[in-house]
Amino acid sequence: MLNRVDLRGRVPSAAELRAALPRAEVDVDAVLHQVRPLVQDVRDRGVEAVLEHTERFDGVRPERVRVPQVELDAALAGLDPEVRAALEESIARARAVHADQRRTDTTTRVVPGGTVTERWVPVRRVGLYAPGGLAVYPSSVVMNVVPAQTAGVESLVVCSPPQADFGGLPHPTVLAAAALLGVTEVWAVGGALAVALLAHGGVDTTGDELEAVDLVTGPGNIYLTAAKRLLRGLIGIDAEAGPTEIAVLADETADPVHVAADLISQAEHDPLAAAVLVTTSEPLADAVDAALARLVPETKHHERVRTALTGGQSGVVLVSTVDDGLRVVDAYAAEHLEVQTADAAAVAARVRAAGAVFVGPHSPVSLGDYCAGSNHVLPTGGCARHSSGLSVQTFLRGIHVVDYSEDALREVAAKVVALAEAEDLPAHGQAVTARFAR
Ligand code: HSO
Ligand code: ZN
Repeated sequence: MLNRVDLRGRVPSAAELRAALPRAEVDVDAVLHQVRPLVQDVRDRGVEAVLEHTERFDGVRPERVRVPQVELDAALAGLDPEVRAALEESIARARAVHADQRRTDTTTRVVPGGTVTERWVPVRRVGLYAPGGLAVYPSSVVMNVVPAQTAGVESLVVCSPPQADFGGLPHPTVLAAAALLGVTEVWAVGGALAVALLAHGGVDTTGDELEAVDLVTGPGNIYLTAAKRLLRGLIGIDAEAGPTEIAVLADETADPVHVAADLISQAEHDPLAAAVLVTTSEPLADAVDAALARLVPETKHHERVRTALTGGQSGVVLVSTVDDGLRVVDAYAAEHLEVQTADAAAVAARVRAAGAVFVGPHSPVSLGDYCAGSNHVLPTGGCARHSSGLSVQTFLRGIHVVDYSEDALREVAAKVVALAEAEDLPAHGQAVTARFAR
């Protein structure tokens, strides 16, 4: 079922590898011209524009965009107890992990009388997005809200698309997750419109105001990503998210049925999702293929799973050694990487690029999606080469606070002057020497 790329006996460069590996082509720039007028319309006409376009795209026109507190309470009251217990566990584990990411201010005494402090300050107000689309994502509410709250963000708003089936409210499980987390501000707005409203602010039909935010995080479709790209600068954004990806680095010790199940699990998100197996074992590749052939037809969303697995973005890469496999997965820089090899922890420790790494036979990606404690909002499309997933750090800014005494400044004055002269910026030097002129 999976396309094969045979790299055995070859040692391609990182650039060649990147070209050889399957990857979804997601051309955000190609939709900018569609998204730009939407964003401008929301900037100019606020909620009225949001409602009009929502009706046009989603066939639903909510009476109001802000979700009233009674609806949040009702969603929580109506939540299936088993789902509630699972969400509570997910939240507790995520809180435990994210609490350890808190930063403490550091003060460096550079010289006697001269200090630089790095002060960590939370972003004041953030907008967190939980997508709708082919599935509903209460788990993404958890993964956005927990790091923001842990960072100490004082004001946060969750947005999620209105659902025609639920009277123009976001999905009740999304609302219930927000309520469980203590979130009180939720707006029913989706995709690019959500990012535009968060960036520009607006006033609801009821007179409720959505105050513009400083930062927007959370995954969404290509239109949401395009809006983030257009508005970045006015607002901060997390890494742009594309379709989900799983790579599995496996040797002959891996269980082919488990590998197949894990590939299917992420293919279930989206026909554009990517599932890549990198293996030293051709028999394993054959066995995974056989398992897929048996399992895919049995899975509920088999159509989109099949489309994802047989698309150009998915495949098997055969390599000669685990070392070569590591070079392949580093070049690919998957959103999620499973290591299912002998001595998996040692192999995983050598991975240089992945959004998150899942070690050994008992750490499937779907554990991380819900209940590992790790965050599931992760860089896709190779962005793991330069970016991290959501964390407390996403919601903090480090401010350098410089505090020098007269003596400490005098001691370094000549060096400042020398560098200022070297840059032909003499006034920079004079700003220092002026303090010591009689
Ligand atoms: N695998 C997705 C997250 C998710 N899975 C949410 C299920 N629900 C992207 O990391
Ligand atoms: Zn998932």
